[in-house]
Amino acid sequence: MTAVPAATGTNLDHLTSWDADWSGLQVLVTGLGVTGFSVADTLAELGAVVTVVDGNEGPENQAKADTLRILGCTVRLGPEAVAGLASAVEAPLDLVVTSPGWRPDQPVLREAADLGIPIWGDVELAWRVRTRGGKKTAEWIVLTGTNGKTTTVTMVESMLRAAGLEAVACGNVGTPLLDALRRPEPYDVLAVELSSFQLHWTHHIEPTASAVLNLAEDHVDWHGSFEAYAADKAKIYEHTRLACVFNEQEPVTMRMVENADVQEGCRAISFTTDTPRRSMVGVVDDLLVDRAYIRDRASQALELASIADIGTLAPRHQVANALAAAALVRALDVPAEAVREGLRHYDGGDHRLQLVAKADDVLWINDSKATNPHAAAAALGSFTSVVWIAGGLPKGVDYNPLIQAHGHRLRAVVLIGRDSSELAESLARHAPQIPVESAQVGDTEDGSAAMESAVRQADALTVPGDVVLLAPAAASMDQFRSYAHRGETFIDAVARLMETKDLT
Ligand code: UMA
Repeated sequence: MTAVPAATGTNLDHLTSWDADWSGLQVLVTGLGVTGFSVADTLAELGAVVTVVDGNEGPENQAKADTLRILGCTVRLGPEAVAGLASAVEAPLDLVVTSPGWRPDQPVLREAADLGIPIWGDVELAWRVRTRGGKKTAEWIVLTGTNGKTTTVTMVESMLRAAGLEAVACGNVGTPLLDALRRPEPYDVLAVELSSFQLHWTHHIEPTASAVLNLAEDHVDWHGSFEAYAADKAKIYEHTRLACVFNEQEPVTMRMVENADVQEGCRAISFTTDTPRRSMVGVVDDLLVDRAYIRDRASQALELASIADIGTLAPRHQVANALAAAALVRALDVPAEAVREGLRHYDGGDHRLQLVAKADDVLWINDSKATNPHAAAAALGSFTSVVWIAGGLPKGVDYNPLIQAHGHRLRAVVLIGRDSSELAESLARHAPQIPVESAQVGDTEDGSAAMESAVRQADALTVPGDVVLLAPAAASMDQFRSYAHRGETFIDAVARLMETKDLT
């Protein structure tokens, strides 16, 4: 294969339903992770001519490739397959559908874009196939944000279910949107978590309600700049039907709503952890209240739930997530009782402010999900005296604002990660009085050895009343398989430490 395939120039405007004629469409699917598999499987069923490429030729991908070949797809694996468009595919292309993790400057995608070949993500494809043979079509509640997405989308799911609706949290939270959409018995509502990557490759959706929870620096390396990252997040509000939900305490999210082209009659609703004004949900005393969706909102507020319904650890950012979820589901007339029930039954999951152990009046907290400074700020802000285990892959972000804002909470820091020098520099600049140690294993790739050492060093630095907090403010992949693996490694190391304490 040498000649670079051309764009066919086929008009794709008519492809707006499962029942449209997708047959013979020449599509390249980039990526064979959970997204790519769901995309290829869908397109094969629609009758498209599908080629899938992935740079990883490991056993898991080989097994998936075998399945897709049975469905009629062509699959190419390995570095050569993704080196450029000419090595990925031979025929002229109508369309590329990419997985979210693929950067726009990846050679296959860059060449496709240069040739004018349309590039969609799985969300765009899902929107286009959402109607099928007269079946009911699910409402889409969509949300994004730098942090709290997974918590909030899970709360949305829980509230919708408490209201008796068939609903599922899907998208970036883990279940690919197309898998949720293709369930034989359609859902009433899809609660869709969208990452900035997915939004980048989404061109037109019309959600029932949408939200940007917050915005801070993240994924700058993927998007090229903070401005590009923010612009992709803002796309979520476009064409919203009923409610654009924004964060009253982050004006940037309000400006995104103001600049969005929404549908006639769509309302702007905000959430605040302070007292709400009209068209807001917020907090009065220890209650979550609605002044947005009730008829007499000029003078009244409706009690939705109490802060205690959120859980025993309900720091401010968690209250904000609950309010955002409530604001989204109330757009679908979900009653107050279901908001409360949804919060009570919501399962917070692991690796977010997860209490791991308590000994000698010291709490050990796992917040491995804090993969960026903004998330780490939320975790640090929940405590007053912290021995902080942090560091990892930094993703090109600036640590200075985090240390400036929260340096006073730190008793000491233990650094993990192969190269946490940027974080160390910020600490030296803005919190020079704080002892900073590195996990005593050097720049090893062995995460468990580094974590074992970090936990023991942290233990030696604590005094009664402290919290040892794993909230790394960085991605995990330099030493661990994922943030979950990092969190589990921490939990294991703390458990071993606790055993030694029992012996003394
Ligand atoms: N690949 C290449 N070349 C590349 C990049 C990737 O060949 O340049 C291949 C990999 O070998 C792999 C596949 O592409 O086989 C992976 O594709 P992917 O990274 O898009 O991952 P998926 O498995 O499809 O999972 C994606 C999301 N991953 C990312 O956005 C990185 C999942 O979010 C999401 O749950 C899933 O789709 C379903 O929607 C994860 C995530 O880390 C949890 N998200 C980021 C975050 O939350 O911060 C955005």
